[in-house]
Amino acid sequence: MGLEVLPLHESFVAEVTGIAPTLDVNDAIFKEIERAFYTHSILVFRDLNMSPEQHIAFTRRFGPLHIMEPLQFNLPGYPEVMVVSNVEDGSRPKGLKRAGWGWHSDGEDKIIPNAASFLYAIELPPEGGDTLYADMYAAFAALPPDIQAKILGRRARASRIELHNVHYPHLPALTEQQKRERPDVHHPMTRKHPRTGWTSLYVGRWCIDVDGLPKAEGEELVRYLQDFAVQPRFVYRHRWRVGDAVLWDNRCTQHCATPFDDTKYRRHMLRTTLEGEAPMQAERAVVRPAPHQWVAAAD
Ligand SMILES: O=C(O)CCC(=O)C(=O)O
Ligand SMILES: [Fe+2]
Repeated sequence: MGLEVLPLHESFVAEVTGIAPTLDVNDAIFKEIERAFYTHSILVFRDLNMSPEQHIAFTRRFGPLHIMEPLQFNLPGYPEVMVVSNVEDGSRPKGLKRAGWGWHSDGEDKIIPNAASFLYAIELPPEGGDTLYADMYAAFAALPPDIQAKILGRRARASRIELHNVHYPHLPALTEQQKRERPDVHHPMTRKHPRTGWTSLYVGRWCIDVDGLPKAEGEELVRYLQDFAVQPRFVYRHRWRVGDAVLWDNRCTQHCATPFDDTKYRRHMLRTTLEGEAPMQAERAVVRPAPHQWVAAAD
C-alpha cells in the first residue's frame, strides 16, 4: 500500500490515500504530501483516526501553528485545536457555531491571515453541512484581462468592524476592545503564493472596498469579484464522512460552510491552523501552469 494522490476536481483538490489513519508518516512520504498540497491547494484524507496530539503533530510538519483566539472555542487542554461545533456541554457551547457560513479564507480580515487550516470531522448531521471550496488561482486566471490589470498591484480593505454583525448576526457585537484588536486591514487583491509563486485572486467576504478607487466603484468591484470567484466551475463540494479531514490553503482558495438544521442535529469538527505571513502582492500575473508542469513548483 503506497501513497496515492487522486485529483477530485479538474483544477484543484486531491485525495491522499495509502497512509496510516493517524497520519504518522516518514519524512519521504511527508515530502510527497507537502508537494501535493502546494500543487493541488487542498488535500482530502479519509477514514482517519487521529488523537488531538496526532492532529497537531501532522499539521506542525507544515510549519508553526496558529492559536485561534478567543481561547473559549479551543479544545480544553489543546489550545492548538479549535472546535467548530454546535454541540453544547450543558448550556456552554463547546465550539464556534455557524463558523464560516459564507465564502471566505481564514483570517483574511487579519493583518497576518492564516496560511492553512486542517478540519477533521468527528460527528456529522445526516443531511446538510457540506463544505464548498473555490479555486482562487483558477478564478484569477479566468478574469477578463482588463479586470486583471485593474486589480494587479492593488489593495482592498477588509473590515471586521463593519461586517461582524453582517456575517455573525447570532454572536454578540464586538466590544470596543475587540474592535481595537481587529482593525481594518488592506491586503493585496492579487496574491503571490510564497511557495509556488502563482497568482491568486484574494478577495473574500470581509472585503469591503478598494484602495485608490471611489468608494462606490470599489464596492461594486469587490462585489463583482466575490461573485466571480465562486462560480460553480471553480467550486468543489466536500460531502463529509466521519473520519475525513481536509487541509486547505487559505492563500489560494476560499471556502464556505453550508447550513444544516443545527436545532436538530449535531456537527462537531476539530481544526488546527497554520500560522501565515503578510500577504505578498502579485505585481504581475503568474498563472498556475498545467499539471504536468507542476513537478518542481513546490520544492
Ligand atoms: O464547518 C465548516 O465546514 C467550515 C468552517 C470554517 O469556515 C472553518 O473551519 O474555517
Ligand atoms: Fe473558515
